[in-house]
Amino acid sequence: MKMMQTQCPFCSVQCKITLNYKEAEALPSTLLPSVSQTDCRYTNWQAEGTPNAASQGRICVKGINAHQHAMNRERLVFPLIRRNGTLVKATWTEALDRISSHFQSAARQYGPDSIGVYGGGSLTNETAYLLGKFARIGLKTRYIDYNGRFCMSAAASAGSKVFGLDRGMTCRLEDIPLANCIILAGTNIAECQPTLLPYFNEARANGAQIIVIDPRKTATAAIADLHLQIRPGTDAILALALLHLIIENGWVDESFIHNRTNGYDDLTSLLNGIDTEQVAEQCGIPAEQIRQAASWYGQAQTGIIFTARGVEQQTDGHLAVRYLINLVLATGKIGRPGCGYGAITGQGNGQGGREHGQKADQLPGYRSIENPEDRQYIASVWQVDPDEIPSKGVSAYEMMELADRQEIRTLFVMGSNPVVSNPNIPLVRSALEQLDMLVVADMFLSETARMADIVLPVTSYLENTGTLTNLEGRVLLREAAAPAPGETKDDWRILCELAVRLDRGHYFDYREVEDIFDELRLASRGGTADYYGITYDRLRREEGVYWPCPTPEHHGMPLMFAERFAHEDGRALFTGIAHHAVRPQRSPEYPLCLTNGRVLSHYLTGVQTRRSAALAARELENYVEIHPLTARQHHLQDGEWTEIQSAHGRFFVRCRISDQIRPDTLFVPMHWGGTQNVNEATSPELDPYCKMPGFKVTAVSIRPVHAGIVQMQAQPSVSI
Ligand SMILES: Nc1nc2c(c(=O)[nH]1)N[C@H]1C(S)=C(S)[C@@H](COP(=O)(O)OP(=O)(O)OC[C@H]3O[C@@H](n4cnc5c(=O)[nH]c(N)nc54)[C@H](O)[C@@H]3O)O[C@H]1N2
Ligand SMILES: Nc1nc2c(c(=O)[nH]1)N[C@H]1C(S)=C(S)[C@@H](COP(=O)(O)OP(=O)(O)OC[C@H]3O[C@@H](n4cnc5c(=O)[nH]c(N)nc54)[C@H](O)[C@@H]3O)O[C@H]1N2
Ligand code: SF4
Ligand SMILES: [Mo]
Repeated sequence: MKMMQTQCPFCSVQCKITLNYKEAEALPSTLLPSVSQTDCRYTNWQAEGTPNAASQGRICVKGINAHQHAMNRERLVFPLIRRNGTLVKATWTEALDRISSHFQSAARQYGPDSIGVYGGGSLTNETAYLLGKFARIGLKTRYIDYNGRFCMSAAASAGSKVFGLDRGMTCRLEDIPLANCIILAGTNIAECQPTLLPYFNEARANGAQIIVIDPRKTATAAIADLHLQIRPGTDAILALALLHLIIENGWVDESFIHNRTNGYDDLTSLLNGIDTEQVAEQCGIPAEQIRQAASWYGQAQTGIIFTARGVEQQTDGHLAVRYLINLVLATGKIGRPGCGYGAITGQGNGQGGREHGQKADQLPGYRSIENPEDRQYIASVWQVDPDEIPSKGVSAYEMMELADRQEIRTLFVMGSNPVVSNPNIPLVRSALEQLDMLVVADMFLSETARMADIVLPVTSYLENTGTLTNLEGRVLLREAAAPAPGETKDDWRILCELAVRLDRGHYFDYREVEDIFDELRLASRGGTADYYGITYDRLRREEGVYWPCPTPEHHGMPLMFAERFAHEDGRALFTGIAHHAVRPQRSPEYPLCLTNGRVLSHYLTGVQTRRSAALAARELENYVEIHPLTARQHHLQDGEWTEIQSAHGRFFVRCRISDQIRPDTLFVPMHWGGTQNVNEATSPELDPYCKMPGFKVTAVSIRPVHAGIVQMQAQPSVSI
């Protein structure tokens, strides 16, 4: 094997990658005394970008080094079962028998709803679809949700309400250079989707005005013509002030509002009492900057607004996004070249993963589990009685609350590391500890897998086949490029083998992964996310296909809403719902605002990127970014250990002094677990509309500590 064609396992751009095998030059063993032959395996492979429409052949540092984790010798290659407190090697037969007999006895004793299923946005469309079906038909539980709840739920629910359909980007990437004004709200593209940055540079070269809204001077803010360095959690009121100015100055598109929207009149009461000076004060920025932003976006002929987690991971994230989309609708900047709204999707399959049924209230094709017609249709595809499909469950963090109350007593996790990525980890840890059984399917012994009773080893992106839908809504086929190591199995095969043991095998009878995709096509047919016209053959021939694609002859829909929106009357809906303030607020005890996010070289909870030597070396441990004035006020030196405490918990990180952040704000990356985990302190408050946690705002205090106090948490023992 001299070459592999694959696709990056990390972010939503889904860059295509070629891995070339190069004979390694013999390394003098004295140079690398601690590196074994197996460790060196990945050094023989070099990644380069394969030309593709999204990244145009570019890959970033994570993509260049992604194979290092897949080839790492820490990969789990056989199942593990906990015996006498220790995880030890087991056979598949024993592991799957144990899980299925536990599922059966748990369902008998406590009812099927005592079992929870927790999925992820890195799973392929086929696995995400099958996980939803497995929960509802295999286990008959209503409790399934996934990590995308923490990622896409605010924007996805906003898009559905306003446009009648949620596809992250309503336009194409090629529209970016055609935009005269671009607003980047709470999105750090330069570090999180780096291969997209050239589209924005091209827009700039074409004369576009770029406005960045972020409490930090990020690498993305560096390309901005105007940077609104706002106080975290104030995007919604900023959006209201911008709309107020746009309407006041007559920069609205009357005919678009008249012909294509509903609800414009409701804005009057929403904007009543909005005052630019007051909003400027609340956002902690000069009023002049708000006027400048309104005038640029309001008067531009074309423009795009992008949001990501900075705006969305708030307890008012759903409304904040809808208020920003109000600007798009009021100025008629959607449905034509150079215009649109884009929620920058996060995970590799963050888009597809939210369409096909691993959400608590959802059936495939974006159908609703509460709608009788949708239930009827999916029941016909699954060949079950509609009454057999359970009702809706609860969101990801709420499942943890149920586990903490022992209402959920068994949890099956596939493709997530919830004990690091949920808010309010003290509760989550206690919830997972109380479970009768925790099963984790992963490539590595993640922090969550370490707590499990049974761990199932899965294939990685290099070794399994499936489709993923990127941030543009383009469905892509990623084919297996390498043999599965050890006894690892594809996620979907695990689900099928468990279903057989649960006597539900006839509903899960697939020879190949393509059979699952063909069923998904049918299940999504006629739904908003319609994949019916997409086949593996087409995906091999074409460079991905945009959904909706209702027939095999259909070309897919790159630019959405040119003529009509997806609501029944074809119109988009303005949002006139009154704003509720973001909580928690700062107090004398917790005077600073803690926010969090990402750095270039790590991915999410770091399970994968820490196992890639080149990436791990770039950031070895976590840190807090703090302004020099704040550091002085709290007697902190650069590089010193600090304790950050909220009403919920505390964690320990080193201090990194930087004048790139607001003095009232701290920023901590989310990529580390244990005592360095920012989520030890984040607030469990949820957005009432979409159940997104308010990750991005927590009131905290900070103080110096001596390194001796910082001890690693005791981990359950593991021997393999
Ligand atoms: N390198 C890297 N890339 C990734 C990932 C990764 O882990 N690492 N993860 C992927 C995933 S799953 C996701 S969801 C995306 C996330 O992509 P982004 O949402 O772009 O990433 P974040 O760093 O979480 O947040 C973006 C910015 O929001 C700012 N911010 C914080 N609070 C506020 C606020 O109140 N208002 C505003 N306007 N801004 C605020 C932060 O300072 C940060 O710069 O990235 C994807 N790409
Ligand atoms: N404070 C704070 N918390 C956050 C965020 C934040 O900005 N701030 N962001 C939130 C966001 S946007 C997200 S997306 C979540 C992510 O949260 P998590 O889902 O916990 O993050 P990952 O690190 O991607 O965990 C995925 C796990 O699945 C494994 N895995 C990867 N691919 C596969 C696969 O194909 N099959 C199986 N079975 N396993 C696989 C990986 O090895 C890893 O252990 O975190 C959320 N938490
Ligand atoms: S992390 Fe994202 S931008 Fe970087 S190579 Fe992977 S898919 Fe492309
Ligand atoms: Mo995400």
